Amino acid sequence: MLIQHSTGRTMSQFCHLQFVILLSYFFWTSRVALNQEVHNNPNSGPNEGNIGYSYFFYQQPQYPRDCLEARSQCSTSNLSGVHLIKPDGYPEPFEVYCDNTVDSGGWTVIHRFQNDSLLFNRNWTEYKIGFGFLSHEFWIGNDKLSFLTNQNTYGLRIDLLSADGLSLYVTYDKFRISDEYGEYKLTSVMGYNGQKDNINRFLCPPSSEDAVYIFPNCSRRCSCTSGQFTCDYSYQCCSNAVCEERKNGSRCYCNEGYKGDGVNCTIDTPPSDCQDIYDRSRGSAESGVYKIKPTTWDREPFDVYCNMTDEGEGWTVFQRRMDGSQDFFLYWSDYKHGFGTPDRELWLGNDKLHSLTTQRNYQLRVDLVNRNGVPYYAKYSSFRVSDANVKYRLSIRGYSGNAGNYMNYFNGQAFTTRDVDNDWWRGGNCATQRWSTCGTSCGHNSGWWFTSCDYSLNAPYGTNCLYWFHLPGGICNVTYTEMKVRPV
Ligand SMILES: [Ca+2]
Repeated sequence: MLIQHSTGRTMSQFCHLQFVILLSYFFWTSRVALNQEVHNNPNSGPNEGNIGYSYFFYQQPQYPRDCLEARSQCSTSNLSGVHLIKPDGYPEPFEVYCDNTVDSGGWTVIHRFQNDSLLFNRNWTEYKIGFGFLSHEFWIGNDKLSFLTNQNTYGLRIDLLSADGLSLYVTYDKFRISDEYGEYKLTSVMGYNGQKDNINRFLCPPSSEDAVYIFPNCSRRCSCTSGQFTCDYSYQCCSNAVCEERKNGSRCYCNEGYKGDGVNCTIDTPPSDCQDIYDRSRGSAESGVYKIKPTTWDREPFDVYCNMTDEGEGWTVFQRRMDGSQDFFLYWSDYKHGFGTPDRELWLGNDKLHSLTTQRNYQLRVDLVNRNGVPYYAKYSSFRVSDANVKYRLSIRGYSGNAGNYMNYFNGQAFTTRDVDNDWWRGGNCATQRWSTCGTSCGHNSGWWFTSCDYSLNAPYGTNCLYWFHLPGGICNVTYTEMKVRPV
């Protein structure tokens, strides 16, 4: 109870202002004010910069009857805080918290709840005399409220602040409760009918446009549009979602493995290739490293580099040579699983390449830059790599481009590495052979679909062996290669 006089208030009453620091939890304040005058008062506006300070000033010795009168009596009356008031007929003055920050000010705060752990489950007497602290949570007391609201016509305003920061309020034109003999009956609350759509009467502050508030139990989804607060009562979590409070507040969240807004959840399948990524992004995805999971891939999604710029978008890169930083003279297992770095030099891996190219019909594009810095390309309208049982046999056809049709040499051929010889050459393993090319000796030293030891795009970087047989203007020592696939 905060109704006693302070010693030292003698000749002049002072108005002690004390600002409340709001907690970030659910916040509820009810205020009453002389309605007509409140709406006619042009002096309004928040005083947020004053939070945390106290102010002292003089007021007339006669007690104001409510916060609106206190506001007119105090010289710095536009500041919110604790004032002494004495409604007509009430035996002694008592302290109330006056809010001068909203709706022209002059509001007498009768209740505040901010999840501050004050117990509100109390008995009749406690509600009669009031409880709590004006600076935090409180109930003003039914006796005071009865005297207060029976001296004139009062309006009621209820402010709500959601856990996710959305502030809302509702106002009623008339608010009055009877005295104790009338059991503090709510005798006049215009506009309140107890129906669930009563919440639609909430008005939105200007800053809350497009804000969305979902009730903590996910029973409704409300939003502010054009200053009107509307709620969707059909909001409900689907069977693959849960209602939870997380960082961004309460709402329906899809279960693990599902995607969506919680009302509709679909199985969250990772993109099957870079074209899928591009399509899902509606054309906004840029070149870079992404995770994909081909539909025929039964293991974890893996990283690939997506080239969204060469001749359209959606290319999944499975081979690149650019600086010789990656060793390509590796073993069957290495080529099976892949090696390198997606956005640098790499071999994606024969298992992945098989899975990728068998989920749909794929085309191949090979981009090359010769030793003179001239770019060329070769395209194949059909490209597929079989599985390990048939040694990653290559199927390729449908050449177009300006680099020359070199890949047709390898059509139908199995894969060979330094430790697994599947090539046609009976004299040994092409992967480990050395030949004389462009006037100097070079080693194939790579895994490839070798037939009888034709040259490979996986040959050691910076050597004559890294070449494309038909390349115009110098076939040796190719300085850049990129092999990539895209659905037809
Ligand atoms: Ca052989």
